Amino acid sequence: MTRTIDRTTDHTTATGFSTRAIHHGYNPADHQGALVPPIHTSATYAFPDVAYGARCFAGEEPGYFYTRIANPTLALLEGRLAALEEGAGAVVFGSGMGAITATLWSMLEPGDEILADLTLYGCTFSFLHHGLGRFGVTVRHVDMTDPARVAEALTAKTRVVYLETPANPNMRLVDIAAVSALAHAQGAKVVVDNTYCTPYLQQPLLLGADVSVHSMTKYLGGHGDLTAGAAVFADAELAQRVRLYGLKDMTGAVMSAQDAHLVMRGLKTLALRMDRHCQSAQKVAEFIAAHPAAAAVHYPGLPSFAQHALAKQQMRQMGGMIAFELRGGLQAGVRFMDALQLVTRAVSLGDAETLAQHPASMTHSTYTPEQRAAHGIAEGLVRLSVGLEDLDDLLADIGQALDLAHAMDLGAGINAAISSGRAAAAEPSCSAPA
Ligand code: 3LM
Repeated sequence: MTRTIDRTTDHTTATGFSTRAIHHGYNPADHQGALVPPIHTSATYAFPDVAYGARCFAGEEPGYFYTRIANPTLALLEGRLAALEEGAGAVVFGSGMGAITATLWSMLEPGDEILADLTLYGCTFSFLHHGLGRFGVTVRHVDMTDPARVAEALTAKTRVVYLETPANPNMRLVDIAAVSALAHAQGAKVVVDNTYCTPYLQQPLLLGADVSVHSMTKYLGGHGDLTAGAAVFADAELAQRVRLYGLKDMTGAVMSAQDAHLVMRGLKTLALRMDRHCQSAQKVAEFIAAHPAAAAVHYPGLPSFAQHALAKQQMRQMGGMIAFELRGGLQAGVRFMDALQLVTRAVSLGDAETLAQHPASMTHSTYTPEQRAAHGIAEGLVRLSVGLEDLDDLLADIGQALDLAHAMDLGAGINAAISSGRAAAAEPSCSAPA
């Protein structure tokens, strides 16, 4: 298809994903021809007179006046993110948790109820219970893999429905369109954490959600060298409320302009990187699933994945994240992780480096063991964020670590057989001579 590119403007009419990610909102002609947008480091802005400053504070003047509220470099990134997810507006933050807390603090008040999926990133779960819950918001969880349960759980007090899909760490999916329709019928708004997918793989607002939140620390930044977050809104009025209250007054979780520059650099290669993350993750998932040490591999691209059809329906590709359990349980998982030589043992995700972490003792240690059991997070689960290294090198490292974990399993099996054999030998057998 031929597309018309308007070179006289800042490309706000571009429709291709990468074209938007690279050009949206910026025209070099407006900046002495500079190809790369300038980084505005100024914290404050000069007022030509008092009346102008007063109009800025009253919201009657669109100019910049203090970076915690708005900044030209942050605004460029916000415009790009809104364009990538087809939102009416976006607000960026100093971390993903900044985005999540500022958004939810702005949407809820005491007496309201938030209905959250069963499985959430550990710090989000902690915020719901130790943050919102302590300030008069009722927090309820329901298994959203089945929309019928959401329909049953919604009440007149439900103001927000909150979910991740795929969920961190167990990869369960939620049907965004179905849940959004149910929530809207009850007057509730839907917030989707789209960190695992990025706007390239999934566009929650187009599926009916009201807000899409991101940890940009992950794929959007893409290089493990910054912390940042974003919220993209279907409704510009809500975006403004989150900026003026959630960001400015409640959290102050402002993003630095230098980090916004790095995220915009990351966005330029997002589609390319995600294609590679997805291709490699598919191969790694298939490889682990075929290994005798594996008990269960949770990856949306595997035909054995319970929600494979839903994944194909709402995701462009199957993502770079894998969770799996080994036959030898927690011990085998630890053995596997400790044996890795190329894959790095670290939390976070979406980096060029492949990362392995153990949710129960790391990202999801904010849950009690009982809560993990109730919320579908197995103690032996291992999480991989498949990076951009050469696939053969990754498979070699993961293969040798799986072999070691499996050898331990076999060793344990032989030991068990020997001790049960000893036990059997010690017992009088009916065929033994009297
Ligand atoms: C992690 N996750 O390793 P920041 N939403 C999702 C996330 O995965 C995260 C956030 C929000 C991890 C971080 S654990 C101490 C390291 C789905 C972060 C929060 O505030 O930018 O870290 O994003 O799973």
